[in-house]
Amino acid sequence: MKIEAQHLEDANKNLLDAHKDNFDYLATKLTNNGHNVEKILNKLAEFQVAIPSWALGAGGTRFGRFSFYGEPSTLEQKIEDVGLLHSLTQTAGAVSLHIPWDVPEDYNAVKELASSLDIKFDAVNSNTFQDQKDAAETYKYGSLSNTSQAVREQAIQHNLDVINIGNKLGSKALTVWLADGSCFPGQNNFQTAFQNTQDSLKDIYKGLPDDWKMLVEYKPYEPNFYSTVIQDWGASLMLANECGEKAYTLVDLGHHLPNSNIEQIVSILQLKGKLGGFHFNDSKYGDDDLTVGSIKPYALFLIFNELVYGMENNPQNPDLAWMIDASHNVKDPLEDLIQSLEAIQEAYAKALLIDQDALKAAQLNNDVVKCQEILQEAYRTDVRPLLEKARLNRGGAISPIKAYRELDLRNHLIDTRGKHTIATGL
Ligand code: PSV
Ligand code: MN
Repeated sequence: MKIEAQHLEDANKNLLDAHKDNFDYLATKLTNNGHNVEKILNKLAEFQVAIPSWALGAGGTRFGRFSFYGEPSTLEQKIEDVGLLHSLTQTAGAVSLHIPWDVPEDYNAVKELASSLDIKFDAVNSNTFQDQKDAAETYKYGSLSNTSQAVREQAIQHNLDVINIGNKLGSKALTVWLADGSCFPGQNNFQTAFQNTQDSLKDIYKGLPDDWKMLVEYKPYEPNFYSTVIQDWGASLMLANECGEKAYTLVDLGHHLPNSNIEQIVSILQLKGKLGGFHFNDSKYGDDDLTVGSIKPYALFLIFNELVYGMENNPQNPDLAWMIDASHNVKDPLEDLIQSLEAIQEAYAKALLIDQDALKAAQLNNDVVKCQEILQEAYRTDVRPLLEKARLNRGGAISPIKAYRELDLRNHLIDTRGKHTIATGL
């Protein structure tokens, strides 16, 4: 199903007056404080976040999985779902595919569908954390790090195949996340596992087209519980540096041990020109994959403060690949993704309000109180009217969640796809 302009006009009608009042009030206040509201609106409109193909169905845990009905069961249907999100929010203009869950059957048809919905193909993800049907080798004891050359070769070839698939669709990046590690002390030789991984990544890197990036994702634990080969940003950065200038570190917010200072990690990677991509989600305990901003919105804001600073001051760092990486166990995935997109835009908008010159001056004066006041002045501003305006300017919904519900989209999806469809993914 496609959302028509008339649908959105109808959904926006009752909200328009209140939106105008709220926007005018905020815009006047911000302008009086020296902000360029037009510029902020343009930045918000430009900030597009990729939707992971595997987040459009119900996520499960090892204890069970509860369907939402009407889930997309083909790649085309997944792209249609991203199209719905993009029509409503105007900020979800890309999809990130995971191979082999999303191998296209008809490349031209898939490309045409995506382009008709204004959707681009973001980074493609390889999967060497699951064994594939009829595969010669098993990844039970690792993939790129495995002690067996045959296993490593199979995993390298898979990554090259993923690049090839992404290339045909117009993707420009490969994201490698390895589950490799060990569950028990003594199971692995750390140095051998790291060296094998490095050599394997270098082989993959050789197959990377000139205008591509390789994004190396890290994660401290799970599915391995004693050690993970690429456990943190240091390991990822070392590997990226070994591979070459097209290789970067990818930060997934859920891939840190509790209380890690993620904003500092992000900041230093940008200084070194090595931050390549971002997976947004939120967590309380570990890699919980919860809705962005649902648990630690202030931490998200502080991360965006560093990202905005980096985007302004670190030309050595390339444009980032922004993506949500979440799982939806109890909410409708599309509603959850709308909430995440909104939280990302909100944190970004607030970070854009930080008076960077005043902050620099206060830092130079060691005026600690002033520094905190400057950050919190921005954080406490209710920026939602700016988000609404940015969406409205591009033909989106003032309230995407409300429009999604009023248009009864989940029931439309159930009517066309049936109840018991299951999306590929985790
Ligand atoms: C691993 O937890 C991860 O964050 C990686 O990005 C994977 O590609 C994705 O989730 C799906 O498993
Ligand atoms: Mn991730």
